[in-house]
Amino acid sequence: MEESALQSRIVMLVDLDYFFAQCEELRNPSIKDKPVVVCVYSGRTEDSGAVSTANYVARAYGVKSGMPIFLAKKKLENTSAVFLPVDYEFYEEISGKVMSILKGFADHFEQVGIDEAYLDVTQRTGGSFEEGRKQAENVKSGVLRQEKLTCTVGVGPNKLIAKISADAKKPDGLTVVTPDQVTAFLGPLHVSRVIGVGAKTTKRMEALRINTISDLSKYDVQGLTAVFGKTLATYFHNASVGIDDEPVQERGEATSISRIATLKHNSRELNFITEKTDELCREIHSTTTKDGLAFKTVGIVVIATDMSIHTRSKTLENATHDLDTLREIVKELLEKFFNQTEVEARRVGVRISNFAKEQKSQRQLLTFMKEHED
Ligand code: TTP
Ligand code: MG
Repeated sequence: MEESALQSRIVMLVDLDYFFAQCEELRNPSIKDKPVVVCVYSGRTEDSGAVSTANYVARAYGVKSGMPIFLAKKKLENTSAVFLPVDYEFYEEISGKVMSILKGFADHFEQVGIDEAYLDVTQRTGGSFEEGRKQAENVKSGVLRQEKLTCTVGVGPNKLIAKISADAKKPDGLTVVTPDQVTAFLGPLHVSRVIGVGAKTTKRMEALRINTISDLSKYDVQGLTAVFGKTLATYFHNASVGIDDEPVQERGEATSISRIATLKHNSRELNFITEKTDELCREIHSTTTKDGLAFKTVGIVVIATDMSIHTRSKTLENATHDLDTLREIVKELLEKFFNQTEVEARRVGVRISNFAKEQKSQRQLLTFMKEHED
């Protein structure tokens, strides 16, 4: 079947359940029924550090990723809880095996992190969501049979819906959201469920009385633009109505390198700002030298005092790896930007990309947003 003849794409998000803890259960099945907490010990005192993840037995006691270890111990007092240090190498090895199984189920495959991957299954399902559900069941039983691991799968018409639907039911879940269910599915959910809306953005939205995704979809786009800038406002609006065109694509080697920093004080003064961006350029350049990379596109990001995000970029005719060229283009982009706008900068960033293939602009946006949220 030709892709153009299909009504909708079918995208799956596969997320392994309580991954690090499930790996630990795998090599020691006797702990399976106990609370299992995988920890990153900082080494300062015996219990200092944070919880990396916990199995669902431990989660029932309120243990969560990121929680201080002493607090998890308190919550699990008088239980037979098992606390273990992270063993990334072991998890990576298992992840590799699972990912190669998942690849076999996809027309296009994209791993996003150690325990998650997107699978575009449009072609092999002929665009049928019923068939999509069957494939998702096959993925789950295949991973369980071959690697003895459970996972949660979300199926939707794009990556955004696939991801949000996977979050709907965990662990060992399967949620399918067809195009005509998208509005009803998204509407009642809290805005923080939109990918890229972190704690800070959530607060700013709540201040606008945007609580649910339905509220977001009804909010005037111009009003959103005034607060978040045009690029983000457009992204948020599209997301709220379930639109997402980002393709599922294999991530090769790094497709872009970026650095972002907060200025000592808010400014529009070019010399002061380029002092900072020169530093960022040097850092980026040292990475490219290490990796032997030449780049064609140079971008800047300016986060304004009102937290709006602005980006500009320039693509060269020929790839370069020259530091002075990088610094000059950044300066030129900044100069032009500040001439065209009234913006006062709070944070500035530099990005290089286009090493081999064109980078999708939305991915850049989401990466910037992540850095922005941190
Ligand atoms: P997640 O998929 O977010 O979490 P999870 O697999 O543990 O649980 P879920 O069943 O909800 O999918 O993250 C994957 C792994 O990344 C997780 O097993 C441990 C690690 N991780 C951390 O080290 N710190 C964190 O704050 C989070 C969220 C994850
Ligand atoms: Mg997971």
